[in-house]
Formats: sequence, structure tokens, C-alpha cells
Amino acid sequence: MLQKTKTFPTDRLDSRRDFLAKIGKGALLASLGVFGAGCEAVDQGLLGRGLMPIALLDAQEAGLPKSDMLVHSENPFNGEFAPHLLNDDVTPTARHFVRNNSGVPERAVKKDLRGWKLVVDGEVHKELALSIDDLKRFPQVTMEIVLECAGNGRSLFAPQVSGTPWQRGAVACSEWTGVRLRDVLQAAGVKPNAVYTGNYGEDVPTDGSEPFSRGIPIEKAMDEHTLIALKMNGEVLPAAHGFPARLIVPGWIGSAMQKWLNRIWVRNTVHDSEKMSGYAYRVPAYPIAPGDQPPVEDMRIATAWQVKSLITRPEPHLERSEGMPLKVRGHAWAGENQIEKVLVSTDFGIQWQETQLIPPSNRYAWYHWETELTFANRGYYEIWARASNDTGAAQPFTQPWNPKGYLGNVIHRVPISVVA
Ligand SMILES: Nc1nc2c(c(=O)[nH]1)N[C@H]1C(S)=C(S)[C@@H](COP(=O)(O)O)O[C@H]1N2
Ligand SMILES: [Mo]
Repeated sequence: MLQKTKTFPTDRLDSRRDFLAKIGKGALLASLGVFGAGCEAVDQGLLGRGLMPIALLDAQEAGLPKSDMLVHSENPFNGEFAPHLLNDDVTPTARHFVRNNSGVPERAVKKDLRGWKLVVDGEVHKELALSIDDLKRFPQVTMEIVLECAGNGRSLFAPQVSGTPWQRGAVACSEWTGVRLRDVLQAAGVKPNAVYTGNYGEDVPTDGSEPFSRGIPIEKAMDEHTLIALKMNGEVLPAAHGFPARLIVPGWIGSAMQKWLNRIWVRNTVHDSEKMSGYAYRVPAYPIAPGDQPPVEDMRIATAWQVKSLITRPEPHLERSEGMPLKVRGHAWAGENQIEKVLVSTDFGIQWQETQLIPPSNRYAWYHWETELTFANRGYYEIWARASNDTGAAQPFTQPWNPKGYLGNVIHRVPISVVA
């Protein structure tokens, strides 16, 4: 059973003063996500601009889990799909993984836009507080874009690392529609000293801990492919995926793609929230021995994904008759790069054969690949797939290790038995 852990749903209606008394000023400042500048932000009147934390609801109320989902945790909700369920060229919303650090905002579940604003502040000439209608007045663009959690493949790390034990399914390629982030930033007029964004969402934790907040360099924010998405696969964003607005930062790890977005703080320094610091979403600057803990000053912010592929056909442990052709298929993607080729092997990497590569509909969507295999003799086989990108880099056979299990891209292996 899902645990009901509704958070102060009634407190939300209380006056600001009662609210402060109940949860404590520290927690409120924390919930506003303005560390180091907490008082200043309150003075700037953020409370009056729709940035009061709103109640969080549990996953069930947000329509989770989706059917056939492998659920890792219910509160916060984290779930993925097995690779053979990710065979579609464009991932349907019903098959898109969900990764939440806390609850789903009540606004998202109720599709309630009352009082909603997206605030753009910090190093800008003109602070903005945009409604959804304001956002809809900017040119709308649509792109298929891969979205993959930095921890996808974490369960394949040895020795084991802590964190959600994602298998291979915390990745999807849906179609996203929205506004270019750069159009919004240009409307605010970014000052020359801007270097990073600090992004905030409405899923503010209720225990006073720092809200999930990450940021991106201003160059990536100004890239024409970086979006504030309002729609997913042609529909208004579902509650679980960030209603009413989320960032889409193509090629980069999913944590950069803030859901329930309500503030973009343009900063004159690299965003220094908790989730940008220490070992969070950071990887060692150099290869380390499995199990080693490099000093924190040697950690670097994880950004783009590496070259990767998925086998979506056949599903594992299929039984096949000798001499019968077998269709093999999957996707491949490479962060900021392009896919050059995908090879498959059925003899543990001794021999490799080319597959047919189908280019993506647009940059940052995944490629598809397919081929047909015939097994002359019965026995146990593994289908291995290995993608290479246009810089010559290919997927590793053994997973290089890092302390939090990020950016895993070891080759995918699917076992099958061939019978006489
Ligand atoms: N506000 C907010 N945004 C968030 C998160 C979150 O917990 N809160 N999780 C991030 C992470 S770690 C990932 S991988 C993606 C997952 O997006 P999805 O749930 O739509 O698949 O959202 C990102 N954006
Ligand atoms: Mo993630």
C-alpha cells in the first residue's frame, strides 16, 4: 500500500505569520531555496509572487505507478520500465520513467494554475513574473529529446553504490513542446556578468531540507534547443512530469531538467545549491579505482551524457529455434554528440556485425538501429550492442566506477536460448 503522507495541506491556507510560526523561519527560507540570500529574497517580496510552498501529494494521487512499471520507491516516487517496453521510436508518456526527489505539488495534480508564475530574477535587467499565457505568447517549438537520469544503470556498478538502483530504464525520448529558454532570458535581458542559472520548482520538501535545485551554464541556457516545456507528447504536462512547466536541457543529465519550474535565478557564479555541491551529481575529474572515495575538490559537475545504446528487441530469455531469423532492435544516443554506428555481437565480443542505423528526427532525439540474426546452432547466447559516437568513443565492456553511480554506459547484454 502507498503511504499517505500528506503535508500541511491546511497550513497552506494560513496566514504567512502562522505559517512561519508553525514550520519555523529557517524551514521557510529553506523551502524558498534562497540559501545564503534568504532574508534578502524575502525582502524582495518573493512570498508575494506566488513562491509560497504549496502542499505536496503522494504518488498515487498523481496517477502513479504507471502500469508495468518497476517501482523503486513510492514516496518519493521513482519508477522505470524494462528495456523491451521502451521499443517505441517516441516514448509514450505511459512509458516514461519518473524520478522524484520529493512529493508531487498539489497544483500539478489538480492542474490548478491559480497564482502560478515563473519568476526570472537575479542578473537580469528586468525581473519577470510570467503566467502560462505569457509563456504561450513566445514562439513554441517541438522536439523529440532524450531524457535520462544521471543514475540510470546505477545497479550495474560494482562495488554497489547508494541511491535509487536504476537498471536501464531511467531513459526515454518523448516529444516536448514549449518556449526556448533563451527567448525568455532575452526578454529579461541577461546582464554580462551572468554565468549560471539556479532553477527551482514547486516540490519543496516539507522537512525543512533544501529543495531540489540545480542549474546550467548560461551558454547552455542560451542554446536554441534548451526549452521551458509546457507539453509532453502533445498534451499539457502530466503532474508527474512537471505541470505546468519544466526545463528540457537536451543531451544533459535529467536532473538539469527542473520540473514544476517556478523560478530561474540568473546568477553571477556557478549555482551552489546542495544538489550542485559535494558528491551530488558530480563525478571524479580522473578515473578512480572501484570503491575509492576521491577528495571532494576533485569532483566535477556532471553535464552531458556519454555514448549509449539499448536493446529493445528481443526481450531477455527468449527461446528461439535454430536457423530462425531473429529481429534485433534498439536505440542509441550520445549526449552532445552524434551516433556513428551500432555493432552487435552474439559470441561475447569476438565478432561484431553492423546494424542498420536510422537517424533521429532531430538533434538530441535518439537513433534507432536494427538487424536480423540467425543462429545456426542451439545453445546459450548473449546479444551485445555497442554504440560509437562521431568522436570515435564507444561504450565500455566493464562499467568505469564513480562514488554515486552516475553516467553508467556499459554495453547492454540480452541473453537468449536457441533450441534445436
Ligand atoms: N523539481 C524537480 N525537478 C526535477 C526532479 C525533482 O525531484 N524535482 N528530478 C530531476 C531528475 S533527477 C530527473 S532524472 C528528471 C526526471 O524527469 P521525469 O520524472 O519527467 O522522468 O527530473 C528532474 N527534475
Ligand atoms: Mo536524475
